[in-house]
Amino acid sequence: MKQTIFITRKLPEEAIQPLREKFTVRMWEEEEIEVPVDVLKKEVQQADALWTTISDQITKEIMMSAPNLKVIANLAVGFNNIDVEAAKELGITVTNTPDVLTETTADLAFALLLASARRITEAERVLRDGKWTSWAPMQLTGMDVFGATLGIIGMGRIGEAAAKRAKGFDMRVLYYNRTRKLDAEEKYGFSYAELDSLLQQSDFVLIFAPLTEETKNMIAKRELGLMKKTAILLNVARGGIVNEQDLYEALKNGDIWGAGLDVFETEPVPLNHPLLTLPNVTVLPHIGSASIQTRLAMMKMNQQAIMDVLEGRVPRNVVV
Ligand code: 8YV
Repeated sequence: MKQTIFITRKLPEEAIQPLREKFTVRMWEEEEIEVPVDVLKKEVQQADALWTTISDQITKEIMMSAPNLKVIANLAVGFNNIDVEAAKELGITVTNTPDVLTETTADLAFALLLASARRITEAERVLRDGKWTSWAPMQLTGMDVFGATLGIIGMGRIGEAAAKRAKGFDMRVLYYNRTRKLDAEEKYGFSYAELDSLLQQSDFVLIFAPLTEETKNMIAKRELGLMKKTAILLNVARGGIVNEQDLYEALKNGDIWGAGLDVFETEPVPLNHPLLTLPNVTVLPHIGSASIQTRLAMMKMNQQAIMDVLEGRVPRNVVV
């Protein structure tokens, strides 16, 4: 009997064709609704492989309902949606999709930085809403990016790719990371700073850290209070790293100048979220890696990982 794969998102046919040739592929086809937990639980009962992504919570309970499950392939570099400890305990391989999304995510981080600094989305709304009635010298004025200080929290692959882009804007780059990156410091000329010092000095604070017990709520009231009143906070990593209630207060009270968010604590973000009522926040629906080329490359990686495990090979990007 063929082995079974359950995929939690509707994928382009080209991404699954090679899997269909060898395995039974079952897929959640609804594009507007996320797969409900009871459906997921039922599907995994028969599954040998599970193809997931960031907003699917793959708990121990889900894994326990999947007696044949050998691999969970996450279509993302982050894997905080998966209980990896439980996977390890149950002998299930977990894989992710690093590297192929590094440059694209750094591009998006810069797009969000520029959009937030220069009020791009707000400006477009002004024009489309018919509010561009005359040219006013201080209308829609933002913050200069060139020559500013950029503080990067989390200097991994994507942080480094963003730091390289910052050089083109003549920015001074500071970073905070669990470990020092001495080679990169020398190669690209950026400097290490402790978190508080980075927050105090930076005009733009860009978060790339993974969501872990350590980074959860890392940026809250105290940290926002250390930032310059003219500073902009940008998060393209995970919503839980920033305390959203505290961020809302800081933006509303003018403790910081603006924010750009590609990620939220709950995704998709509810439309009545207080942050969405503020004009000084640029928001995006978690599109860090969303270029056609990158998403297809991520899918190829997931496809290969599943094929490797089901055919008895060790896959390339093993998390546990
Ligand atoms: C996701 C991401 O891959 O890779 C990550 O960790 O957050 C994104 O690039 C994307 O949103 C699809 O899951």
